[in-house]
Amino acid sequence: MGSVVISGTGLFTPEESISNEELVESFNRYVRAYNEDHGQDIEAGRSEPLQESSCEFIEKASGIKSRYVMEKAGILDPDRMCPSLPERRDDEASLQCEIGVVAARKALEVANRNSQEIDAVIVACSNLQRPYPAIAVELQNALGMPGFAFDMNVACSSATFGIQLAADTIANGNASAVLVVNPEICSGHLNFRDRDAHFIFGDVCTAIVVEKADRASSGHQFEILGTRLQTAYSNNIRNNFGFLNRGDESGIGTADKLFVQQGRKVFKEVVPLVAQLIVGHLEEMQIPVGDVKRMWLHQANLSMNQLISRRVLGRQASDDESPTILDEYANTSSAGSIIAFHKYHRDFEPGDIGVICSFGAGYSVGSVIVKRVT
Ligand code: CO8
Repeated sequence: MGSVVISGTGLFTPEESISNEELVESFNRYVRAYNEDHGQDIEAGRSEPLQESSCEFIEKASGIKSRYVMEKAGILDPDRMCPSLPERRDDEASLQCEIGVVAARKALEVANRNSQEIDAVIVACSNLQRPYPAIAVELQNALGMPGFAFDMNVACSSATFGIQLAADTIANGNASAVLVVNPEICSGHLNFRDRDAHFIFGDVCTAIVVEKADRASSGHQFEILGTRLQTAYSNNIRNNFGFLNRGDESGIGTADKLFVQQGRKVFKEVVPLVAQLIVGHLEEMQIPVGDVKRMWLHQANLSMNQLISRRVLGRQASDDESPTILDEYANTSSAGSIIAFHKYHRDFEPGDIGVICSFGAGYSVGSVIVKRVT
């Protein structure tokens, strides 16, 4: 796959941000109101009181300090606890298309490409706001791009799976430049009333230009030396929202139609999966671990990333070797590792090697080994 490069990345960050303090204050107001409303049942032992959340727990357990969101007031309103995102007319841009356009334009600028020079668009993310027409086709139209476009979803691994697909499409001669876009509006499917998960996610959009090396003209080219993907079925991260829901009215609106996870099990099971995949991929490519300057890991949990990098390197990684963005952005699903790459690659010299790695629901894991060329 030596002839394919990542030639540009772009990032859209929402204007509004929520600190742990703001989130916990709103959550605890909801808890107190709930416990008051259900006081008699709780006293009589007929139901359990809800437990308050805490900033100390959130930061210690996850490393998250804040998150960007598309709409803040609705999330922080204890009577609502979900973003206010009014529906748009069919002749208006969808929200995912709108933020995709911003991230894509930035990536194209870095790649030194105009829209006409892109042959294919892949929108790869965890949650798509409608089944059809594909958001990718809408985005392709909004940017005036020729060729073809489609959506795909591999949860938090969508971006690395999308990069492999883009690289393969180019290597097979079916396109010469592919735009991969990750519009992650996680707040739309996060249960802000769930103490175990209400702090985990944030909203953002990333975009990546992948193209044939011999036509690339960007000053930020990273050759894709190889990609490796793996999936292993698990119910520990699940969302039962779907088009068949209306076939059973009793389930509509229940908590399993939003993000649900067994966080501790995910932590224990995914860490070895990821470490083995990265180590195996490097071995297969005959790249000594010592030659890896940086790992841009999926951003779900700080301790998880520290453990993964320790297992790969055989020692604790420095912040420089495994940069963190989840403190500011929280888990932005598939966009996390791409934000880390976007923010922390400019110090790479030609020849320097790094690994972009994502992991999440499915389970799914993706590794993309890159080398700076210009
Ligand atoms: N405040 C205070 N205490 C709390 C809170 C809270 N908010 N939440 C839980 N606790 C308590 C628990 O009740 C428990 O108490 P006790 O010991 O008395 O039972 C204690 O704290 C410990 O709870 P946990 O065992 O749950 O805590 P952990 O240390 O395991 O930390 C984490 C929880 C942070 C969730 C951690 O397990 C984790 O990060 N795991 C990895 C998860 C992960 O990587 N998930 C990937 C998900 S992303 C993905 O793939 C899908 C993307 C789809 C996008 C969807 C958009 C919405």
